[in-house]
Amino acid sequence: MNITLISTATYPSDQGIRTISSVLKSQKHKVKIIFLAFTENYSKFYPQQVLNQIINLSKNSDLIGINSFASTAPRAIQVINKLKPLNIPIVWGGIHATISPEQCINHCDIVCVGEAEETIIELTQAIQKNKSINKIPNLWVKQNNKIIKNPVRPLIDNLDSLPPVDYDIQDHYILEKNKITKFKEQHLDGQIFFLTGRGCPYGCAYCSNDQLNKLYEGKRKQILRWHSPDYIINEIINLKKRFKTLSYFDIRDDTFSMRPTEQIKQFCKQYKEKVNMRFKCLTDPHTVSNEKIKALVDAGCTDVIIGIQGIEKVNKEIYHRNQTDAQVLNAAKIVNKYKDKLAVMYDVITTNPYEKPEDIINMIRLLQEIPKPYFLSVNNLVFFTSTPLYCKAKEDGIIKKHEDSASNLNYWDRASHIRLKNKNMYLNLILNLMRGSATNSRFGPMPNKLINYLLKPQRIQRNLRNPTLTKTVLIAVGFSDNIREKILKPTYRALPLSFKTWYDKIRYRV
Ligand code: B12
Repeated sequence: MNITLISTATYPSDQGIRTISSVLKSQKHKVKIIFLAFTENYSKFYPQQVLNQIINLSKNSDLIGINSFASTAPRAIQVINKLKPLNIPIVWGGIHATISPEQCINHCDIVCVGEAEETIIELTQAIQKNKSINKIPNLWVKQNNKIIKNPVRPLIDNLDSLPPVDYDIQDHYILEKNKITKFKEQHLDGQIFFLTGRGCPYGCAYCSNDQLNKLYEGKRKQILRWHSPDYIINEIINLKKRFKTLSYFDIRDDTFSMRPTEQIKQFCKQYKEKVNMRFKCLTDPHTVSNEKIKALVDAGCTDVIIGIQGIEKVNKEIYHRNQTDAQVLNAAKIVNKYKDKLAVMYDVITTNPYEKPEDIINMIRLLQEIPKPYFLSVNNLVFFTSTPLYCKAKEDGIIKKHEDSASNLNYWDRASHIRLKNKNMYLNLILNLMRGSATNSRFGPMPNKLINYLLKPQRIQRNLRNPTLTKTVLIAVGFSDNIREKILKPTYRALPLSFKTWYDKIRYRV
């Protein structure tokens, strides 16, 4: 069959759609992928000429597949509506379809919930043999205004049984400067996002993983699964051979350090011997250990991101994240030992309307305690549909209409997030302004002394009571965000890869 897969994700390293493509190719289907990535803005719609190009590329297909995040769902709908007159079966899959099939089925007659490797094969077989698709596990099907909801099949047991992710770029297209062009190596921008496992056992209240855990409850004891170190190293070696301009791998497992120590050591040993290229990964305070970090740094890990998210009380009571402040400080102490070789970024969540002023103050105090240097990433809370936190906020009247969930806002648009939540604006602004490099004397653009000055109890009280000054500063913040996103970022993107590689090496270092 001729199959067109369309990714509306923000970056073209979308591993989900690439895996689906590989599985289809292993059954001898002809597959093309169109990456409709708008890196600068994920809530943007596609212009008419792009939609026409999508039609041209898809019109001879026997099946079209599309995926989206929650935030890119509106533009997935835009594409689906444009493609409907072709009368080709369209299936909508990916994380948003998995979490919110009720929404997706209103716009697309076939929705795939959960892992799709086996489902997509069954779907192609049914279409080829002109058989009914109504009983295929994982599929929701709309027929004559009736919705058939099939349960999900069990999760894939052995991830190593999957073919390597599809990086045959001759079959791929990408949206660039409002035009779809043939995919070239340069579009990877020197990096590949790579997952070495699937699933997360934590189930934090703001995260889609909680939904996945519930979806697969009883289907498998452990939702967390890993590829073997041998499998990953082989894939990474092949990608490195294929793409000469790669400068690093970005391992994006939710928590890479959750792997047992022995596996990390095995992976690191092989990575150092056979790959020998810098890489990045994500960790969390719970699973960081000196042994693991030592092995990672020795193998060439130059950057880790550690998710703090909230202070102990907020993590436990609001995010259902079992993490203590002592664990944060302990992990920070460990990674700081490697500060000459390892750049550390901490993730925190702000503009949570359930936080009390003292929670935000305690968050800032905790950040001040963490040994420097580090880079602070301040992320504004988005209530993703169906997550426990979303349901709670809906029940509590915090989310009255869809826009209140903040999922329409770009995540860099700090001023809009702070304004939308309209709670503890003064303190959330201070925390947002702390984003950036943290040294002994400053946090982002703010000197440490200034933070202490701004956190004087009377000043806090005054500004929380009367947010006029905060609102004025937010206008300036919004303005500078716009300059960064509309002028600085596109300029940066146009710079040669060699500069970006150099800059990337130094930017999180202080
Ligand atoms: C890598 C990653 C990124 C990368 C690259 C993403 C990209 N390609 O654009 C980066 C770092 C850029 C990124 C950014 C963001 N991300 Co992100 N990211 C991930 C991550 C860690 C892995 C995704 C992945 O590859 N999974 C592995 C593959 C195999 O799984 P999968 O994609 O679900 O695919 C399977 C099925 O869904 C299905 N499927 C997938 N595609 C298709 C297509 C068809 C046709 C079919 C039938 C089936 C199907 O089959 C696949 C195989 O079984 C996930 C978390 C996770 N562990 O999944 C978060 C995740 C996708 N990210 C998320 C978010 C929110 C973001 C941001 C929007 C952050 C924010 N707060 O705003 C930003 C966007 C920033 C920007 N500048 O625009 C959320 C999405 C939640 C939601 N409901 O939409 C996730 C799920 C994290 C979470 N746990 O909540 N992300």
